[in-house]
Amino acid sequence: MTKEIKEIRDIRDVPPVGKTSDDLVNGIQRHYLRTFGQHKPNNSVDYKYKALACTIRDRLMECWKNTKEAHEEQDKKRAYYLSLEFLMGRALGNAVLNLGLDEQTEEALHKLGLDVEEIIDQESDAGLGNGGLGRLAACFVDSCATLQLPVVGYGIRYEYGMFRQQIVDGNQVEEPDHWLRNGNIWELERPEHTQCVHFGGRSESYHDAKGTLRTRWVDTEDVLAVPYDTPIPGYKNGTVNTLRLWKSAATDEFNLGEFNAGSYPESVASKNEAEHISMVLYPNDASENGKELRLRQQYFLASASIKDVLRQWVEVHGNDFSEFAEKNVFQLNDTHPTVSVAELMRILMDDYALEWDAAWAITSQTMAYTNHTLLPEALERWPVYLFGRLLPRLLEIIYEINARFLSEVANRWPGDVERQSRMSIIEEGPVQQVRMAYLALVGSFSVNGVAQLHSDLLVEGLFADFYAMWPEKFNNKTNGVTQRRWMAWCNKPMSELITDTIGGDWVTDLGELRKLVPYADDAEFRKQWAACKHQNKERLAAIVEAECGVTFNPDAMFDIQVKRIHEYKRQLLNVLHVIHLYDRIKRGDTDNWTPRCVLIGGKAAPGYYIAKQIIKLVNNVAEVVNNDPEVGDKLKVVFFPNYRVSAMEVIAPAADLSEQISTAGKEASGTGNMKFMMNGAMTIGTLDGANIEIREEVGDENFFLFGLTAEEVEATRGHYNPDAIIADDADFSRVMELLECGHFSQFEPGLFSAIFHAIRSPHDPWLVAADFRAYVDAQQLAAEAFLDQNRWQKMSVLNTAYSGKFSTDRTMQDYNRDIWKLTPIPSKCS
Ligand code: B1N
Repeated sequence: MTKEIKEIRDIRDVPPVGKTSDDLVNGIQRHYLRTFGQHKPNNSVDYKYKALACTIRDRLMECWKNTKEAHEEQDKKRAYYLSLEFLMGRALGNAVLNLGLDEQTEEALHKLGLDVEEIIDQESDAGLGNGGLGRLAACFVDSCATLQLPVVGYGIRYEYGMFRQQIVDGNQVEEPDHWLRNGNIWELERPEHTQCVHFGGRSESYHDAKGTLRTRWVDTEDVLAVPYDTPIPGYKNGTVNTLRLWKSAATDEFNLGEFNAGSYPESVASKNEAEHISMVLYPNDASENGKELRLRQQYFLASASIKDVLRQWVEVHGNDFSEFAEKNVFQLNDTHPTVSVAELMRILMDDYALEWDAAWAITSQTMAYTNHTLLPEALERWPVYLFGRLLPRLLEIIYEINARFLSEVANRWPGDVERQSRMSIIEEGPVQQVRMAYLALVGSFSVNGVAQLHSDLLVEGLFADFYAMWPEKFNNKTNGVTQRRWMAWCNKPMSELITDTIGGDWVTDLGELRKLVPYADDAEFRKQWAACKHQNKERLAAIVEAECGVTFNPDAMFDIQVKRIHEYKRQLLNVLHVIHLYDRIKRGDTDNWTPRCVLIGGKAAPGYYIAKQIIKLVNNVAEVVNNDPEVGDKLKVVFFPNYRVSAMEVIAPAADLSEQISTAGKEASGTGNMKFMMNGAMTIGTLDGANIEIREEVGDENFFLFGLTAEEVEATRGHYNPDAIIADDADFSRVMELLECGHFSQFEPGLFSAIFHAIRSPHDPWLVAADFRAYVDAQQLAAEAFLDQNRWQKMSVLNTAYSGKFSTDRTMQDYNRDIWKLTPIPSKCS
């Protein structure tokens, strides 16, 4: 290659992209014509969105490259966030905000006569997650980029994300979410970093060149992992981190047998099996399903990601791993990627010839595990026979880890065989199982829960034996959300008011919001605050009207519960309260009434029967309530279809009352609770998960608390008599009567029998009836508070003002201080 050509390729020769609105106009026009071959101005919105997205992406590229180079050059410690889910939502608005281009972009679109909202709405959500756990991963990578921490997110590039939820006759109907159909501007394929992942085969011993006896995994079926990178821009700081998602692809050798037998089309068709791995996200939130494909997905992510990290290590350090643990840390997002523990052992021993002890020292100093749930049905266990068939070499390593671990237990508690069998990674029984949480506990130097109560309950209960052995491993890291997306981007009216009042530092330092406290007593400020909320409520009302055909009056109280549908989250309790309000209206008990608009939204796992029944019940109650002329504007109810990240961006800013009503001890943290608080909603909630910390921050007088404590919940088991509770409470009795007489299922008697039987069961684990009275009373206090708008707006301001703790910037600083110990890497890019 001649010198001239080399210099042409030097990026210094490429003219920089400008950041004025005219630069953006040029960019949009150029991409519209040259990238997408469009010229007619009235062509589809999609190309307009794409032209803008490419224009914004151009402004990320150099900083992205610079960030990667800075990470490589500095050879500082890096963290890898391994997660089966990244619920990113839309990228465009976030990139515009973080690049500081919001005004210019609006101006540019205005100059081109384009509608901002329409273009924003064109982007499909990257729905590669179920709920809180996946969204948390997305908030984490945002905060890491803003804090300039060298963190790479590793996940799977599912072809189909979380299903789209349609409501047909009040029932949930799932539709495939082919989110990539119109292309994805934000990803770059990096085929040069493709990895090969093994499955099946068998493990064999052999003597290496030096005559040492070693093990290798042979006769495997291989699958390629092709990385797709997405840029993660920090907030106005020149840092652009990377989210690397793996897509599965068949190797060329795939089904060589058939190929050689002359059936070329058949052999190409059978590439399917490999390509299925990254085809679809499992839509289960907090319950395992034990499907082989899911284990394949887990190992696929673990193996590809670890190989990718080791490739980069070996490029710089050769086969010297002595400093590997000082320079690398893997954070395991729940047990889903936990097979990583065994995979890192395997590669270090089988591919790089390390001895067991050396490999174990590295592995157990490199892995850190976050637990997200105490629900027993969510604890992952894999049948040993399945594990052994799919990953024989890994099972062998897990057995060895377990044997060495159990001998440690035996040394520490001689003769306590009971304890050994309790703590064994392999669960005995008719079908032997691998307990993934125990593998994570044994293989990690750090184990954390996601809110203080949750972390306390972990060490007192589920992980008590392990806590007795290694108390120093356990710590709490209370969750958060990113205020860039969940305030600055989604709530423009309030953000502007806040910035005008206390300055803009809160966008990167949420504790600054405390400066709003004195303004809670300022009548003029409260008026402006209320006006912002009103504007947000109008925006949501318009969507509710369009999607549900129900009119929400923005002056009414917006009472909202959005989250996955699960019995422990107790959407049922919410519905019982709605029925109670309806009953009061019908009886004329409406003095000093607070008009309410109740919105419930969320997806049910497709196989979760009761959860789907709850959706149907909400819809049937809504149908009756909304069409009863006696009810009128006093009460409106909707089930909001297809709840997702981009819907929450409209819902959270419009909420007055945030429903966080899980059975105490069951919701590990919750993060929707934080988004609502930040946007000035009051919480009605139990002492569960992060609710406890929210109440601590905002003060008892600004939180509607009700219900049993986690301890009381446990104490109630075995002494629970819902029939008696219902009979003793006239309001509750009437509510149950309306439910049971078929008032909400006129044409299908008995439709909801599973639901009312669950409520009346002395074995109801979620204790719906136990908390009914306390909940209704707390709701009454909330309704009264709302009537006094001065008081309500004050409480609303204080909720925002005291939400500073719940930024993922704080969460990430905590992880970094206690677990990762990374040095921020400043950017050379502006
Ligand atoms: O993780 C969130 C918490 O805020 C929520 O309280 C918690 O319920 C949620 C298996 C899960 N826990 N477990 C899951 C998701 C998918 C899956 O296949 C379990 N999600 C949570 C963030 O910490």
